[in-house]
Amino acid sequence: MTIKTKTYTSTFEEDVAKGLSSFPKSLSSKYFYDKKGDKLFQDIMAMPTYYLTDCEYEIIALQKEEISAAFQGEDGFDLIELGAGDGKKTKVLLKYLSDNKIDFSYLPIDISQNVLDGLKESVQKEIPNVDIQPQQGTYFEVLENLAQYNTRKKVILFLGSNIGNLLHPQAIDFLANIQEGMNDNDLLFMGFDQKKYPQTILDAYNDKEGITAAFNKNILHRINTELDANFDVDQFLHWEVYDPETGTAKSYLVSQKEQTVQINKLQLEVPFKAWETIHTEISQKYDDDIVSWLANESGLHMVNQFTDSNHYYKNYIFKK
Ligand code: AVJ
Repeated sequence: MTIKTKTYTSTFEEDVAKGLSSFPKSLSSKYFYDKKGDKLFQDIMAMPTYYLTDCEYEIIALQKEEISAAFQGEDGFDLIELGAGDGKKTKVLLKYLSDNKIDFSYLPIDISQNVLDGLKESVQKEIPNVDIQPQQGTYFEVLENLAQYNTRKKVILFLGSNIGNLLHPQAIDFLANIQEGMNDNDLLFMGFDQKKYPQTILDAYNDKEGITAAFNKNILHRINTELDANFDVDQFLHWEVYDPETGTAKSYLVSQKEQTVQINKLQLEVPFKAWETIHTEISQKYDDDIVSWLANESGLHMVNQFTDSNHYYKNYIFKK
């Protein structure tokens, strides 16, 4: 007897096949971000209920002087940003540093050369004196590379509470990887969304307009187009829960009826019972104790913190 095992041509294929063949079913939120997903996330950031972006913007805009003072090094510094996106928040800082003739270079890291080209163009146009040196690659490739030849002080930026998509053990791995690329003088400046009134958190991930629902369901559209599948996306419900004890917000897609989905490219049939779930995302919320614990587990320690007027969100500075 021969057992036919499918060989996958990408980790996306493999992850989808595994996630939808498991119980309970899951799909990774890292696959939300195709062109349409990027656009939907932009729309989410513009929603009044998605307070995270506004809070971090407020922190940077109102405390740029203190933040910049903490960043400064004897020989200037390299400001290295992981996943810069459109750089709206970072530009506030870049402008302040540039206006005050502070010696620094800006090194945004992104997988997408496209994103980097757009960012470089807009920074050069809006803040022409900034020395911008885009670095194409994965975060850790670039950080490892920088750690080898780079001698001046590094300040690593990781904004947006993007770490919240990781479970604590994964977050510790992530931080430990960054820590490895840091020297004693280097800093890590990171955003962490905080625990708060639970309904405020639920509202951020459950807007009435259905933008977050569309963002969550976009992963099914992606599977339909990229893996030749036939998800009836309207038969799935976006569902958000928040556990105030653990601080974990979780997103699900719930099958509203019994149905079977064909994923042709994976030669896979996926049966759903009525009300069966696909877990798609976690958005972890933090407090100082959890953040200190994560940092310490990763060989880092907290040296400073900044918060907004509502105390909804914090940016911390860590050292080795
Ligand atoms: C980009 C991971 C910070 O979890 O808050 C927004 C993504 N998901 N709405 C978050 C997201 C649903 C976002 N992060």
